[in-house]
Parts: sequence; C-alpha cells; structure tokens
Amino acid sequence: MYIIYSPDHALHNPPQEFMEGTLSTYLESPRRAEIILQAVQEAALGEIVAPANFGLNPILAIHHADYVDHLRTIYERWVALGGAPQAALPSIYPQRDLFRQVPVSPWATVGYYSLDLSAPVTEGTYAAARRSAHVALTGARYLLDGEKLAYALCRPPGHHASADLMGGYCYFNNAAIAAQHLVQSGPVAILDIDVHGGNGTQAIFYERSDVLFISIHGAPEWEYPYFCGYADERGAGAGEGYNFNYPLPKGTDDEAYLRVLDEALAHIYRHRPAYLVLSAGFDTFKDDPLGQLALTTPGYEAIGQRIAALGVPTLVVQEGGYAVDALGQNAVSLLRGLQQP
Ligand code: SP5
Ligand code: ZN
Repeated sequence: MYIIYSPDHALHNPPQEFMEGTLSTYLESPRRAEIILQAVQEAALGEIVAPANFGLNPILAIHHADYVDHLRTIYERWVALGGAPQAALPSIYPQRDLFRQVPVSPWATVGYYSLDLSAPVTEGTYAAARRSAHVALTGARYLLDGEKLAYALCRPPGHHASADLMGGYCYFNNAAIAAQHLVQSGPVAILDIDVHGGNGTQAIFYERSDVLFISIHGAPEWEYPYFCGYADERGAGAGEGYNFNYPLPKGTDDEAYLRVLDEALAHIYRHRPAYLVLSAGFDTFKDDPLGQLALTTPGYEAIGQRIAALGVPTLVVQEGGYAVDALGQNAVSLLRGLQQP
C-alpha cells in the first residue's frame, strides 16, 4: 500500500477556534497528521511517498473559481485591511438570499465563503489545503495505475467543504476532488465514516448518478453539521437514489455500527463501483473530544475488513479524529483491516 504524505500540512496551524460560545485551542492540529504518520511507519504498512503536483485544474473541477481565488488571496488582503494576522475569520455572514451582488470587501467575503467559524484562513492555509488535495489526487492516480489500496494522509480534511464554502476544518474537498479524478475511468462510490455528516461531499454530488455518496454519522438532530445528513436526503434530479445517509444514535458501539455498515456496503455493492473513496474520520472513537459514539480501536479493523470484502480498489482519504493519543493506532487498525484479503 502507498501512503501519501506531505509535511506541508504543518503550514496550516490556526491558534484557536470558536466553539459553543468559547474560544478554545484548535483541535484540528498538525500533531494529528504527525501521530498518524509515525504509527503507520512503525507498523510498516507501506511505502510513504510525496504527492505529485496536479496544478489547479482538478481542484477547479469541484470548486468554483471565485472560491479558489478567495482562499488563495484572502489572507494577504485581510492583513492589508488591518485584520488580525493570526487568521482571517468572519465577523459577518452575508446571507446569500439577501443581495444581488457578491460582496467585495474582504470583511464580508470571509463570511460569504464560510459555513462556520471553524475554518480560519492563516498565512499558510491555502498552500496546505492545495497540497492536501494533491495528496488525495496522488492516491487516486495509484488506483488508476492498478493499485488496490492507497492511503492519502490528508490534512486539512475536506468533507465539510462544498463547491464554494469552507467550514468544519475543511477548505478543499479532497475526497470529492479525488472521486472526480477517478470517475473518468468508471463509476465511483464515496463512503464517509467520519462521525460528522459529509455535507460538502453530499452537496457536490447530490444531482449526479456517476458518484454514489453514502455517509454514516451521528444524527443531525444532535451532531454537527446539524442541517444535513437525514435519512430522507436521497439525491435530486439525475442523482435521485444516489445519496444515502445513515444517521446513528449517540453512544453507538462497534456491534451496532457494523450492522449499519453492512447495510451501507450492500448498497455500494449493488452500484458496482470501479473505485471506492473512503472518507475516513476517527472521531467515531469512544474517547473523541468531539464525537459522541463509542467505537473502539479493534472496531476499526473490523470496519476495514468488511470494506475490503467488497473487492473494490479503495482510496482512503483522511478526514477527522481528535483523540490524538489513539489516532495513530486507530488509523493503523483500519488500514490493517483493509489490507486483509
Ligand atoms: C473534519 C471534521 O471532523 N470536522 C468537524 C468540525 C466540527 N466542528 C464543531 C463540532 C461541535 C460539536 N460539539 C462538540 C461537543 C463536545 N463539547
Ligand atoms: Zn468529523
């Protein structure tokens, strides 16, 4: 298995986030990726390789040009206006249905392109996000070259980002960008096992039938992103019947999770995808500071085994997971399961 990693993720290191009314340390830290890298190295799971440069075109195949431009230029423009040098962060959310023209001032565009307050743009955010997308694309290329399994150790994560919105620690939707690259060679399924519903990926493929999107997550009645991820969201237009959500109750354990996973996998099997993109978050872990499910480290190996049994070439794209001390072992456990024949 190839493991794709770039140290450039560390260029993105926001000092803090604003959550549930308080300013706290930014949970989506560089340490996350470093801990995973160390664990997969120690477990000798495969060769660690650097990402190739795919330029902007595969990113522009998913994200709007004005959004990419915003992310590329906003930090500099923000600082020039007198914004705090730590990060560009919204102080107003221009409601998109209240005006006819996209705002011009950076004070407003920061909010216009943001879903929430968890996607600060620092000096290195654009470079790190762009590299993260290339990490995923490099993994996709390995599948196109005939590999059966690749792990894109992406950071920042991507599944909350839609065509023109950042949020939930996400800027470019790495899994969607990789899926778009793969779909030129056959139908693709994306399975999202992060504890948070993949609102960005869902939105991107909601009206398409060539990319099936399935997400298993904490139910939106109580879990972020709250506005999306209900079981009755089934896709629209040509995409009707190609979007599936499996919302879970608080406290779901390995056994209950695996039952739902089996249902989701049966669905994927019926779709006969040529490639599977697995948006892998480990915030379903019992000790995760954000999630409220109860999965264990061996649980991830069982998840991996079941997914591997599909027999579909699989690209694992790293999403969330904030119980840093267990993160490395959880990733190793999932990958070991996926490696089993
Ligand atoms: C990629 C990813 O996992 N993004 C997650 C972003 C979640 N942001 C806000 C979550 C708020 C959930 N409530 C926390 C409860 C613990 N006090
Ligand atoms: Zn998450």
